[in-house]
Amino acid sequence: MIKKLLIANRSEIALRIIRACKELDILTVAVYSEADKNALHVRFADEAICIGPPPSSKSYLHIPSIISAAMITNADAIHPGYGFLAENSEFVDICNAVGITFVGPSADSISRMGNKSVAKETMRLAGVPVVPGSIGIVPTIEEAIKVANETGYPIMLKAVAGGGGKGMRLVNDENELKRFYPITRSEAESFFGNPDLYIEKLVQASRHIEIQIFGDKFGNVIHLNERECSTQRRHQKLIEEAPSPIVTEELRKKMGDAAVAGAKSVNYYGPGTIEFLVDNDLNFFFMEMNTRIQVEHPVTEESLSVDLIKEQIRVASGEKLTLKNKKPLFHAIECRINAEDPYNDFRPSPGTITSLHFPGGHGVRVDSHIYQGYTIPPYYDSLIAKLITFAPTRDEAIKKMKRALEEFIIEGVKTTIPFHTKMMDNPDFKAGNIDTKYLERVDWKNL
Ligand code: MV4
Repeated sequence: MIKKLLIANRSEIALRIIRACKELDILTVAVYSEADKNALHVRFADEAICIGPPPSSKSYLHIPSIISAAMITNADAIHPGYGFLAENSEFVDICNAVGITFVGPSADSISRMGNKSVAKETMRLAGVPVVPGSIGIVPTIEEAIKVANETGYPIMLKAVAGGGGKGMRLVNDENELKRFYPITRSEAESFFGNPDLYIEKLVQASRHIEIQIFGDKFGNVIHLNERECSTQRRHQKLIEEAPSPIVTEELRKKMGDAAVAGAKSVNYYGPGTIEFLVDNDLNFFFMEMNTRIQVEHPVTEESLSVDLIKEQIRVASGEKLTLKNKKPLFHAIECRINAEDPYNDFRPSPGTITSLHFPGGHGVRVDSHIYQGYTIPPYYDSLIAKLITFAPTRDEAIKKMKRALEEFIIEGVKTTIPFHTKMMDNPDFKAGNIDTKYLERVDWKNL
């Protein structure tokens, strides 16, 4: 078993991992940038090491500093959390080379899912439904025109090194393709260092539904049902829930079996997520695989009453999976509370929290690193709290969320709380009628 774990991350996820370690009797090492010297993860960990100046590139992303911090403190494992180094296969190779356990999947699983075209082909060969389009990349404009004609317009032109909405373009006809192909290619080259593109048919009016999978190092893989993540804005998720209001037991089994087959085909271990686009006829298509624990993992935890982080650490230590698939016990909803001004295009609003009160009570969970007097630095993600409620039914979970949002007091910075309060009263949200374009069509203030 792991004895001492270094957490190569900050904010609420660093706290989440420290809490799991305490319950597993594992010692913890926090790392922090100069901007985070007053952060809670520094205070809650057994040891803390400063790894550099505020910019992530010089601290939380700086591999030599993080490896050195692990060596100096004799940590035998590193948990990357999400973001930063969580899906960096070179970092995994370096951990392996110096004898540190990386709490996550193999470098091979990460790199195969990191190339979106390789990922798609891998899933297709494993029997997972994929969106029709090119098989592999389209290396020339001539090839792109040929594939687009066979696929039928409108199409999506996507960078193999993209993902999460970056490096993709909607193309309506051949003229647009001729115009956009070279632009998208050179953008992909300059953003990701890889110009390769592939083509997919456009899937319309769709939902983003993802399956949580979990594997161990003995080849066992299970799924832990779905999360509905369609309430997004500019590819930023705002609300997630489990189960999805549109997923039937039959669809859950189909998507779950497909996700497990896909994960097995890359010898996946640890927690991972297979993202699907689901159309109005409940056809589902593989989009991407996230080879990490995700921000929204608590909705799965509260829906099933399990601890995914403790299981992740156990599996990384070489233990067998203890979790099993089961039907949802509760309906769980997560609202992402960001230090952003929802009345001003969700512009980041860093600053000092002058007054703070967390909601509580039955069926309420708050994962957060903020405290009264804490100054939110401007250098990192604006997520400051995740508010999760859970109840036997979706209606009750929404009611509870509304009540908890009303109890939540954060003064000194603007937050997304007013947006969430509005959504909990929105008839479309209450009816489960949300797709990924919903917040593009309407202004949330008029809901
Ligand atoms: C698509 C699509 C429609 N058709 N692919 C956006 C993020 C990346 N994971 C893939 N994305 C999309 N791919 C085809 N063939 C629409 C999206 C998309 C989207 C997907 C999930 C959640 C929100 C979205 C918002 C806009 C576009």
